[in-house]
Amino acid sequence: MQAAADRSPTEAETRPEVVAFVALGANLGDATQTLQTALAALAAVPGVRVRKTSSLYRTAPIESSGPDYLNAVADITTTLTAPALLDALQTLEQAAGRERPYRNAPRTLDLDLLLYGDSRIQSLTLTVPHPRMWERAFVLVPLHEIAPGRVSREALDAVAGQPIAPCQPQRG
Ligand code: A4P
Ligand code: MG
Repeated sequence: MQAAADRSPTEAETRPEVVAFVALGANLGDATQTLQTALAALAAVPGVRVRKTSSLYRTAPIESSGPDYLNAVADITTTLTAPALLDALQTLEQAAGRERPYRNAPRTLDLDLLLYGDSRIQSLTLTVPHPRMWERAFVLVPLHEIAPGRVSREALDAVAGQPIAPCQPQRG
């Protein structure tokens, strides 16, 4: 591989870093392992730096079915554009065997882009901020854990009826 000093920087390397938040969810297979693998894979994406990750939370399916979900949120910085970041997230979903038989089907891995700097994006393939994030405890509780300034007390109160519990770290 060429040393960084010997070549021109790629476009991703020259763009300014943007703070973004990514939601992770899984309710099929070994969800704990899948989320840990996904976080490591996200950190390995060129142009992405994972700064902080929330606890894993066990959550009841909302407008979905199947077993309980595990959910988490990651705070990243990235030099990727938002569409390029979405592409990278979808590649990681595919690597985890994601299938989409119907809307809100149980899934091995879902990676959603919640926030990308202060950007407001509305395209055919990408809406940021994520349009349903403010309705969901499985997003707001982990986001509040790692970025309390981003989620108000009122926003948390609005989803307080949705079952969610932090997972205990495994002992032994
Ligand atoms: N898309 C548009 N904007 C975005 C964005 N900000 N981030 C498009 C990610 N994708 C975005 O997504 C469908 C299309 O949305 C993508 O092709 C992309 O171009 P998908 O991942 O194929 O389908 P999905 O996951 O069913 O849709 P989405 O929008 O992620 O679903 P929701 O509304 O987030 O709900 N209950 C619990 N307890 N925990 C969960 O994690 N997740 C869902 C999914 C429902 N219930 C849940 C959970
Ligand atoms: Mg999704």
